[in-house]
Amino acid sequence: MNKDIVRSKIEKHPCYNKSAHDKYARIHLPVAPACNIQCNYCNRKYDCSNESRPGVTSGVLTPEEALEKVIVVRQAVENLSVVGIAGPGDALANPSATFETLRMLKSLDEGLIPCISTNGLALPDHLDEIAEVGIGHVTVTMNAVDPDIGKEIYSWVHFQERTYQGREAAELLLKRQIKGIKGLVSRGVLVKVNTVLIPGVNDRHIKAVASKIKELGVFIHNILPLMSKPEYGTKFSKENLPEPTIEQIAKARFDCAEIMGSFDQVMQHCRQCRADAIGKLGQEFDMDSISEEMITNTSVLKSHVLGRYRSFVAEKMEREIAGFKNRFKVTLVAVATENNSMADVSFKNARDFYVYEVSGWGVHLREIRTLNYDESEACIKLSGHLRNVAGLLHDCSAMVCSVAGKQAFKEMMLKGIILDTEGGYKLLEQAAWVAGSKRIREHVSVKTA
Ligand code: CLF
Ligand code: SF4
Repeated sequence: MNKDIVRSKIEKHPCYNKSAHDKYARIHLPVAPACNIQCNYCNRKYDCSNESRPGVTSGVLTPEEALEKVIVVRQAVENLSVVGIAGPGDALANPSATFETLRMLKSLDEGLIPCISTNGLALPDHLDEIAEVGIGHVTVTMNAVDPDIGKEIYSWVHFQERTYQGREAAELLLKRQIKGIKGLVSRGVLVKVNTVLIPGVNDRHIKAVASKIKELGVFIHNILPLMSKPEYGTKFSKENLPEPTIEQIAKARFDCAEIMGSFDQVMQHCRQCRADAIGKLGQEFDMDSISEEMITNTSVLKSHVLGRYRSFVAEKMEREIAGFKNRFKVTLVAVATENNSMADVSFKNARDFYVYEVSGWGVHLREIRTLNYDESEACIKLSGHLRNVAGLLHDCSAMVCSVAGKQAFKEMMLKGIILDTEGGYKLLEQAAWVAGSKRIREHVSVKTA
């Protein structure tokens, strides 16, 4: 990549550029709770330890809440330049929430730099979307480039409906990470690799990781110390694996700097931030300092931004509809919602459904249907809920929600209704279009209105 382009990309990024770390601030938006792998240094009760200190919990936000937070914080934090998604699980194990949040933020300010952090498993599937949303900085955590070492670090990897373990899991993860990094580099994205230094497991292997990522065109290497206090409750902490000494970390960084080509390409100032960190690195912003006036300003600006976002989505949909071939097929799609604006609710909590007619002519609201549970049914079992949803949506070919479990997918499919989470966190009409147009295109025998 041309040096001037690189310079402009890192100028305001506090992690990719040491000299920006005390001038520019970042905000992390905890919109990504799920994870698709299990690292042995992570306790999933807490944030993703690939960037965060273990034992820290961040409350999860919806994309709309995240937008609100950025609007309010921007009024109080000087030089807020980067918006990061780094958990509390994996950004790309929650693609709908991650991408919709960043799309909405684009409608707020094109100048904010979007940045995500991932274990890399789902990376190859999202390369085009990353480029389309304009994400120019991606962190991939890569702890080993040898599956025999990787198998000591990961308990399992969940990929395409299957759970892998041992060497097979580590090999699959590594293959996906390499493919993903190559795809990012070829699209001009700056890649940072995080490596957790685990004494006795990968400490002698760090140079091999550095050599491989240098070959792949990674921009900067960040070596993080394993954190393994007994109270973290991770597999490694239960096995009493020691944390590395300061000397071990310094030596590993020095060795990697030699391989990467300079000290600027080995991060020295990482703070292992929480998934909801705000401010300049090391100077955490206090949310209590937000004034009433800022909160009032936020709601005005938020509705303005959402209006802009709606127009952007409507234009995009119009273009897609104009190019759609199957004009005369019609199907019904139900979108579950809580805020009556987006597909923002999980299958389990879905009560209100906007039912749309989707065809080559576009998306039209037919009606709103509601499941009315009384108080005594507040904790209704999944089996009962499944039956009720399937009954209420008997004439629909798809239902969109933000998250759904395996059993719900399976049972609804048996009833002829496809559960679609790709439309999760999209605006209602767009969510219906995404699911409905796919059903029509698949040429499956869709239920028609
Ligand atoms: Fe956040 Fe990470 Fe982007 Fe930075 S943090 S997603 S690259 S904006 Fe930075 Fe924090 Fe270290 Fe991460 S100091 S943990 S390296
Ligand atoms: Fe935990 Fe992050 Fe590893 Fe997932 S990728 S298991 S959240 S450390």
